[in-house]
Amino acid sequence: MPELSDISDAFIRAEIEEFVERPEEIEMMINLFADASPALQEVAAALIDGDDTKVDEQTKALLADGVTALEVMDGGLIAGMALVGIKFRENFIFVPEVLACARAMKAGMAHIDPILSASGIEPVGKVLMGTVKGDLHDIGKNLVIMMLRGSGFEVIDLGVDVSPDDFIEAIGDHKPSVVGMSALLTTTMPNMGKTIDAFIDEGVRDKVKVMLGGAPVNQEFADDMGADGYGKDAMAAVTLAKDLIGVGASA
Ligand code: B12
Repeated sequence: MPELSDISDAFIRAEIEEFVERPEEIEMMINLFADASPALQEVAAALIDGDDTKVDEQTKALLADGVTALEVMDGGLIAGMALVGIKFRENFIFVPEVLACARAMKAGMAHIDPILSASGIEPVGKVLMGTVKGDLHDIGKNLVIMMLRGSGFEVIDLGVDVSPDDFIEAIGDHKPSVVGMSALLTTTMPNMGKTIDAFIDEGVRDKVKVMLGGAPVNQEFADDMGADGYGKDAMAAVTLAKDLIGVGASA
């Protein structure tokens, strides 16, 4: 089992020691970072530090060196944001600091997007994506969109704070096969169910498959809300969307 000393980046080691208190989270963080190369750890460290210029430069350099977009995303950006999430939850940092980290995340994603989104193949299906009403978190949704596009889906991004009416209007306008909803707050999760109920009321529920995701969402919740599926991450979102429209490996 990896140990804290297996993490080469001194800043990340110090951050884990100072800010992560729960034993299971210490173990998770060590596993996450001990697996990443020193260069990926540097990207994570710059993100945790909220330094968008550094994340921009380092992501560009890593991709130029042949590190894959997925490795930079998982081992650098998402790993860094996981530590930010713990610091935020424990009140070691507050919204302005998290916004700086989100900006840094976006600076890195800007280089990853064209790579992951470039599938160059005929669209396999159309997906409508949005973060539900009341919720402004869009980093995870945007990663899902990149991966879907890279896997050949055409994706219409409705953005954040999307009301049931906006989803319904877009279903009429774009005729997607799948609607994906994201929520990061326990207070906005129920809006996923409300949106699905509005689809039923407006007679569009049977025209689309609905998939849900976001950190607090799970399979059981998705089932309770009447969705067709739940995906835990951007990779799972792609497999799920393919399964839902019958083009997946398990279709
Ligand atoms: C960044 C962040 C912010 C940024 C958001 C910037 C942005 N542009 O998104 C800012 C600073 C604006 C923010 C604000 C707030 N936040 Co905030 N935020 C976070 C943080 C630290 C990281 C979220 C993130 O980007 N994660 C990284 C991405 C990659 O992961 P992800 O979103 O889970 O997405 C992955 C999967 O879930 C999945 N997925 C996501 N969507 C979908 C959709 C589908 C269809 C599928 C299949 C899969 C899927 O795939 C993604 C990629 O793998 C989290 C902590 C955390 N651990 O989640 C808190 C967190 C979500 N925030 C929280 C809170 C409380 C708030 C505020 C209320 C704070 C405040 N006092 O104002 C506000 C709410 C604003 C609003 N109305 O939405 C709480 C929520 C607690 C709760 N129980 O609800 C959290 C959990 C922090 C905590 N306290 O522990 N936040």
